[in-house]
Amino acid sequence: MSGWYGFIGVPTDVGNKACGAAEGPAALRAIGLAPRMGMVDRGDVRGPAYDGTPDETGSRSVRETAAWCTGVRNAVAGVLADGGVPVMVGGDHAMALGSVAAAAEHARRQGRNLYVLWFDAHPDFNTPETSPSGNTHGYPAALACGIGHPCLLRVGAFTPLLRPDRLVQFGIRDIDAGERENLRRSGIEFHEMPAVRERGLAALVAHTISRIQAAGGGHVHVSFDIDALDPSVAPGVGTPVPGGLLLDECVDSLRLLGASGLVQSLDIVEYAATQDQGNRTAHVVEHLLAGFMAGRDGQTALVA
Ligand code: HAR
Ligand code: MN
Ligand code: MN
Ligand code: MN
Repeated sequence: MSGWYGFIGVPTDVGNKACGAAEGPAALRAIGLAPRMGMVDRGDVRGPAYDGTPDETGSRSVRETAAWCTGVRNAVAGVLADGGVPVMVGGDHAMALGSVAAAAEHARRQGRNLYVLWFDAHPDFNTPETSPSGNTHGYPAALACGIGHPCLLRVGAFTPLLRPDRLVQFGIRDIDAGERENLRRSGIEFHEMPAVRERGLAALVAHTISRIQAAGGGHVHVSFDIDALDPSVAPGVGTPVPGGLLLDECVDSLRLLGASGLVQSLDIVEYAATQDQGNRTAHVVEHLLAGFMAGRDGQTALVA
């Protein structure tokens, strides 16, 4: 498949200071990720520092999160407009609001439906009312579907950016009580780990791809939170949850997604370099990307 990949670094922990994701992009540049994988390095998005003071809704760093997401939105829109596949490397998951905004606007201009496939231990479907922490990295999937903090809903050109029945989540195993109610009310399809173990991740993903194709295709945005993987595979994350996905099933799934030709934008987020054991998690990121690219380019993933 033709095209090129634009690497966009998003070195921020604005969604949760403690998650340590701000150093992720630099650590991936240090192993030469973008050139080694033939990606065009579009540089880093920049933005303000985390501010832990809660606002009147209990949310932290709302203005700062909006600023980062606006920067991400512009960078992603630039790569899409230039005909590339933007690969956003975080940075914490709050940034995904910017990615989804750009993907939604691009899809709309092209007359396509937007779908988002979300790999994560967490649904990130909190609103200020349900969040136990006020951390904005728990908000982005809900914001994409049009619910949450009004200042953040204004990041995109319109809201909702995404129809709730076009969001599918995989690998979920840590849901807050109010968040579960939000998911239920919005009718989100989310596959928790027991279901993933029973049916197989790649089979679930293949089923989702078929469903999208049967509905006429569209723009698929993949938002991959590294903490979807089991901490024994990917220790370099800020909020590890045991009982997660294995590397092979994730690489297989990303290969299928690449081969589908539907995926036009990709986040790989929450890589906390400071928590990593050596470069283990950095290499996990490389394997995930290699799987996606191999599928898209019609080759077999081969990474040393
Ligand atoms: N659900 C918790 C909260 O909202 C923790 C969210 C953690 N999110 C991430 N990204 N690490 O998935 O505070
Ligand atoms: Mn985080
Ligand atoms: Mn997440
Ligand atoms: Mn997560």
